[in-house]
Amino acid sequence: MKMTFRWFGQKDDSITLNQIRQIPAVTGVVGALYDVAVGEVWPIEKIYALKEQVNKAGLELEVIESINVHEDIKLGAPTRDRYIENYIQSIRNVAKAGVKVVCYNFMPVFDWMRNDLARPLEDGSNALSYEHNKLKDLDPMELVDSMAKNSNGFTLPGWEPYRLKQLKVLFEQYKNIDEEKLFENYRYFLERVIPVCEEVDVKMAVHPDDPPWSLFGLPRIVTCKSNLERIIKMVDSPYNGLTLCSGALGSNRDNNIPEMVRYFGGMGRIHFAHVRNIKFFGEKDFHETSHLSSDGSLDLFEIMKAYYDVGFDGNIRPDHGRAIWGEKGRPGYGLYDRALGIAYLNGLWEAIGKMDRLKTSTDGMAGRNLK
Ligand SMILES: [Mn+2]
Repeated sequence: MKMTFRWFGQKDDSITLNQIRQIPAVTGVVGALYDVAVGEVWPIEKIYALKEQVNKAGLELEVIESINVHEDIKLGAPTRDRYIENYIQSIRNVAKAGVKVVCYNFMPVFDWMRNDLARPLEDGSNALSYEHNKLKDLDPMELVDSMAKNSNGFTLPGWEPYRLKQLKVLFEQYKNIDEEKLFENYRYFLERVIPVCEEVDVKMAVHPDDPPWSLFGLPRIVTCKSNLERIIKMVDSPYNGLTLCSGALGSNRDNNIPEMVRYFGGMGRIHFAHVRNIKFFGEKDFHETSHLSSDGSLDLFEIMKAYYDVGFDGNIRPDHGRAIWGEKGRPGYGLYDRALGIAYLNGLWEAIGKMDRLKTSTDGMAGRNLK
């Protein structure tokens, strides 16, 4: 596996590339252009400039997270073809800079959703948290305001003000879009984009909806094993794959993450792994935690073992961390807890690999003794 770390660029991240370079095993940065409006073409010069900056720090830029999909594509609006053409051009441009994987999502209107960006935890740290009953009755505009107020001055990915300006109009437009219609519009997008990905060798990796259920009456479809399977089969190409995010999918108790890793990883359809933990405190309520298995509700050993067993050699990154040691970073994306998460994932990976080789060699010895 190739260990990576998400970085929001010199202007909009509290963390430097040199700091990232010093986290053990990290060889790459997961980056994006944050100053290009959704739906517009990513200019090749800007991509090259980002790549050069990252490479100069001794790191690779193989994964983009995200090239956002314009709402008109998800809505199936008459203008979608123009935005799909632009999307295709962006893919061609990132391919020229050596990018291999594009992570994206297909969530209507909102990206990931939490109602508390700094829930205090027992150890004095804080983390992002989601309480279903508090959120479901909220006016979506209130949520947008509270996200902006509590983000330590950072623009949160997926919550960029320009995307949310037209919230009321968007809600109106989505009134006629149910899950089936959204699947149809998704297929239309993939049928046009995937052939180009095959041509330029860039793998598409859809990130699951977070949380993986419908909210505010908006449809959500990237949610569970059967829907993920339907999505990758809609255009059945190795270039149509997944970002398997343990935290996003894991917030639905019915999703068995190690089993999903084995299933989709075994098919070679996991192109990017997000690994993190969450802790349930209600049926649909959870807060984020350190990556450690015993701190949360997911078994990170079982998840990493599943990746090992399917021979995963793709890009992986820790996901959201807590705010610890007084760090005032972007919520979920501070340096310290994500770096600790990486150290832990490295430890699991080394132990799983060495135990496996030890087992293979003792099995071999036993076999020889029998002769
Ligand atoms: Mn994720």
